[in-house]
Amino acid sequence: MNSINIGMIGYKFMGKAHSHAYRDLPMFFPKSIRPEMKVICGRNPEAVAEAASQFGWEEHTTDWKELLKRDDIDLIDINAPSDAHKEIAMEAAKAGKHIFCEKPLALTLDDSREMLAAVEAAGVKHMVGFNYRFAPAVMLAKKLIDEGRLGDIYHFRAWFLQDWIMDPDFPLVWRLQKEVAGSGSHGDLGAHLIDMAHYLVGDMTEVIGMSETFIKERPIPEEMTGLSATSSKSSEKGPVTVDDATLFLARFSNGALGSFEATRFAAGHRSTNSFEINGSKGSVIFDFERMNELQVYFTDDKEDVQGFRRVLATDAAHAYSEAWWPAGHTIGYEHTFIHSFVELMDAFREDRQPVPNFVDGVKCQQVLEAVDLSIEKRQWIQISDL
Ligand code: SOE
Repeated sequence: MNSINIGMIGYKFMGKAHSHAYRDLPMFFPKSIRPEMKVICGRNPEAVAEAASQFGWEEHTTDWKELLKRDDIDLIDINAPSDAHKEIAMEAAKAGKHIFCEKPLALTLDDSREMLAAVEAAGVKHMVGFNYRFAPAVMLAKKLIDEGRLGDIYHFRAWFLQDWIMDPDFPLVWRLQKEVAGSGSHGDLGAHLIDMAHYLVGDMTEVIGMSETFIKERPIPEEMTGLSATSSKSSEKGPVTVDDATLFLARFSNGALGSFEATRFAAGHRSTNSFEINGSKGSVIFDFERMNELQVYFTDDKEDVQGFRRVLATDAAHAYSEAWWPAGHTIGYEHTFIHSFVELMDAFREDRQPVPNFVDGVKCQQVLEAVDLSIEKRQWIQISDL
């Protein structure tokens, strides 16, 4: 197998990120199976036609059901708004298509479990878009933990801070509507932190959270828009039905303690996605806005030079780095998607499931929902109860 034919549903922010990744992958990873950009699909005919020509897709369509019927499509990439994930994934699995789906996998835990059952029954490959795992500096943190170089893990603390909806006149876009997005900062940003915790530290046993919607009503936009919307003085307002911020505490099965903060109301923070891990032998700190770096601290460093130091994860010793530039020549956000798809293509070659897949998507959804339940009941919730 030398190539995989892709049919992609969605053409906005993630559609662009995915298209770019499919397009660049063969140039930098020539030994990888080649993703062929066959068909892009979206609701608005003019916009999807424009996206097809701008991003480099062979064809475009507005009919995703027709797309699933095509024998020449191997994999369906779902990056439409979250409320569309389940129906498309269930149908795609039934049609025997492999699936890449953006996070959060579904609107509810039950839905995500149905999606997992469907892909398992169909025997197709499935992957979920937790792209931040694929920053080489994050993979270095994972390596240090797996090799025991941080010792026993005591703390995982993570925060994903944005500020793009602080203006009360920012419109009621789909990301602020529960029936479309599932949740607000929790499922959008918190989902990434939860997956990162699962990847680096392991499973959680119990959680307790709190959340707030600071701006309860917003102007209704004329058309369905996303992050790029601008403030609107429209007099008609509607209720914001998702959280603006969600915080929670967790216990991990290995004994570590976790704290998580996801908010869209952190003034000055455009997209601060960070974690710090403290173990018995050292610590690491990652900040996505400086994504090529990992701060490391080791307790057995000589006393006179103890302190955090910055490791630039661009050397040959670091994941994916040989494919890119000479050491010290940094990479960016878009590369996390390219690396995700390299993993997906490797899974085809090695005939295994890619990681993270729908199992990880369900695990993330389980924590999201446990936190919601803990907020509703104002008490700790055992993850295994869900
Ligand atoms: C918007 O809040 C967003 O783009 C998320 O949807 C992404 O998953 C995250 O990577 C950055 O912020």
